[in-house]
Amino acid sequence: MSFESAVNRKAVDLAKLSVEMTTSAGSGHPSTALSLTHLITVLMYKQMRWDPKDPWNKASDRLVLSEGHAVPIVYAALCDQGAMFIPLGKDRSGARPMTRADAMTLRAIDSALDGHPNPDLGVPFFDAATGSLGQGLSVAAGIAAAARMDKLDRNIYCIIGDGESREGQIWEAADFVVDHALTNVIPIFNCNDLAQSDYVSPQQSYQGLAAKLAAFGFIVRIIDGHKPTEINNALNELHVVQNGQRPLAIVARTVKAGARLMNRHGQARHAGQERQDGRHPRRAGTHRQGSWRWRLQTQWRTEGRRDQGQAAGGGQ
Ligand SMILES: Cc1ncc(C[n+]2csc(CCOP(=O)(O)OP(=O)(O)O)c2C)c(N)n1
Ligand SMILES: [Mg+2]
Repeated sequence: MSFESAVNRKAVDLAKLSVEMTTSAGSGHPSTALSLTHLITVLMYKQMRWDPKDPWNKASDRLVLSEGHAVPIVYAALCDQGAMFIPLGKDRSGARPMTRADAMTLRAIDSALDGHPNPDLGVPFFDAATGSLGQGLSVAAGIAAAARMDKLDRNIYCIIGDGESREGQIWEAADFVVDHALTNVIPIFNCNDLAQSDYVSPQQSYQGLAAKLAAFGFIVRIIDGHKPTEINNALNELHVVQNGQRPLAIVARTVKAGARLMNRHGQARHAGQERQDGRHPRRAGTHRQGSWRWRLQTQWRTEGRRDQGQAAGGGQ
């Protein structure tokens, strides 16, 4: 089986499991989880060096899920790989591989499977409790700086939402990463065009984020976050980047799946209440014609066609 088909197949399995989990919980953020299916699959099955049986290993790569609400897709991958899980009331000595039954307890009051990453409660795969948006890149930068002091060769991947990137702390952390040439931090922006209740502002568009990151001093790669080979190739550039001083940032264009079928709370729209224009939001005319948002969006769409797949800011 080709790499592309293997990732696609696994991504579908993980997507199904994460939707089953949020359905069983009756809450959660299924559409965000679905926008990360391929990115998480390539990261957790191909790129990251980690051991599901030993999440405490000091040498393993780390994932900081800054947009913590997307966690069901990571839980699905942990469950699929039988990663260590600590049931409620136990400590590290009671850790055991996570099962599908554990996954189905997502967000239950007596479950260690929190609605957001929580290393203290159940999931030692994570280093930090995230979910309060804006904090993850600072955490990633701290772990990366510590790894460098300890002479540990580990990469810290950090996934940030496009709406989340409105938070100023993201950009303070970006400054720090560039200032300290922390090429072992890899910020990945999940650009699904949507935040919780509306489209992201033009300032958080994928083009806007790519331009800002390039201006901050990152080497930026814009990719289709649902194309396994594109994701993998971009992450492979890390090896080249790590010989230099400028860190790599990835801007992944993704689809907040189910946007047509779910309301803003992630609940299914009733039959007949789907988006009436029948189009995906990315292609839909989302703003009133002639408005400033509409003008910016139209301009960026034209530019987007020109620069799609190209490096923003150029250079190595
Ligand atoms: C500091 C903070 N403010 C508000 C929220 C509530 N919240 C959870 S998800 C979300 C939307 C974030 O948008 P984005 O990063 O694009 O994630 P997506 O909607 O694509 O899942 C918000 C506002 C939060 N978790 N933390
Ligand atoms: Mg978003």
